[in-house]
Amino acid sequence: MEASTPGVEALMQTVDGELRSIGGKVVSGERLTTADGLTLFERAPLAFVGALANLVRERKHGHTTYFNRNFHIEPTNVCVFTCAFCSYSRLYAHREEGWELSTQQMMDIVRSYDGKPVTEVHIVGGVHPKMNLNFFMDLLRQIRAHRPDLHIKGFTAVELDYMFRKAKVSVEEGMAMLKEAGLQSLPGGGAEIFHPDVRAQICADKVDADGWLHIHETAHRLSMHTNATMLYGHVETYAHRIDHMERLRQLQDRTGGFNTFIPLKFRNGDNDMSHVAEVSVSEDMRMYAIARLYLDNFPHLKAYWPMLGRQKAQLTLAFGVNDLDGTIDDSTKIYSMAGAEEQKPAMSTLELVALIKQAGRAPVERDTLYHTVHDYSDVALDTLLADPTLN
Ligand code: V47
Ligand code: SF4
Repeated sequence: MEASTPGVEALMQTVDGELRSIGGKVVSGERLTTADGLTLFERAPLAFVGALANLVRERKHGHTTYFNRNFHIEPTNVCVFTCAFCSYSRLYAHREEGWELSTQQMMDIVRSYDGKPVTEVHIVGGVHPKMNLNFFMDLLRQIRAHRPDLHIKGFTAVELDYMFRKAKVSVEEGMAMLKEAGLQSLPGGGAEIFHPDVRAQICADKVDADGWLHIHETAHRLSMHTNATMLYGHVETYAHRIDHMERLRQLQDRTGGFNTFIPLKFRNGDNDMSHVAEVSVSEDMRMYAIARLYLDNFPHLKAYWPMLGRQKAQLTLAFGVNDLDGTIDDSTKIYSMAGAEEQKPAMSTLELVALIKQAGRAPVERDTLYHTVHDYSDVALDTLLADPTLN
């Protein structure tokens, strides 16, 4: 679909020459520099970056807005690391306050979805010293044997780095072993902010930027797709955000293995950074829009609604976002424990479809790799409301 530019051109007349030149680059498909990205963060009007991001989004995807039907397994919230922003983990020394699921309990979760049309299981949790590479290979094999059609997206680079070091295998060996056991793609967590000055303040003891990027590059070389996140809105500067996205853009140029970029808004509930105020909704929208403009080689931009809240997630669809993650089914605790509005995150397919349609977009259920499972774009909301299988 060829998106039109009249709105953008009108806005271009309202900004100064430097911003107009950046806008011109976006319209002509030229890549933005780090200095351009910084200028947009520092002083571009929100309406301007929003219109540009929407142009890029409509050129790439038209009105199509993806979601999937997924559930999470969180094996444990016991964690050897001490990220200051984390409201979810319990130190190993206090493990009686946390949870540790057995393989049996995790398989019970998988079995509870028998006969239900979910396409993905997302496995993510704390870093537990006793849940090692063999433990997770066994879990992957059991899930694969029980339900071969379920796509397994699992383990952040933080979990993988620890797992591989503990098992004394290289990243290349470890990734190949997990792939063989059934792992198909990696979620984007653990990236936070790559710059060492920020990592030293918020997550000093876990894998660094190079380690995170090496794990994702290795997965890409094994033909696995991965996502990338960025935890924004705390102690980082705009320059740190650009630095983070620049490192991702460079890796993507080399491998093309990233599917989706997911900005994650820092939530300050009940953690060691509760004194840091959360950023405004305008700042959220600016973040999404500039991510869409800067990461020109990422196919998709996702708003993770359990963290952002469903109304703000709906708004992001006008700021470059083309994916709202999934139905989730109340199977994650990371965000409710950090103070997010969604205490029991679950949306029925109908609710997600309605949310997307209300924003004037075309809802499409996808699988993890963005193949269409069901296109709802031509179905009227009234018809959907009458379909009992959608709830
Ligand atoms: O890395 C933890 C974040 C991430 C807080 O790839 C917090 O499809 C905000 O990466 N405020 C893990 N964020 C979750 C994650 C993810 C989620 C959904 C989809 C995908 C995907 C990946 O959660 C962590 C960290 O950045 N996080 N605490 C907090 N207080
Ligand atoms: Fe552990 Fe992840 Fe929480 Fe950091 S963010 S403390 S690695 S569970």
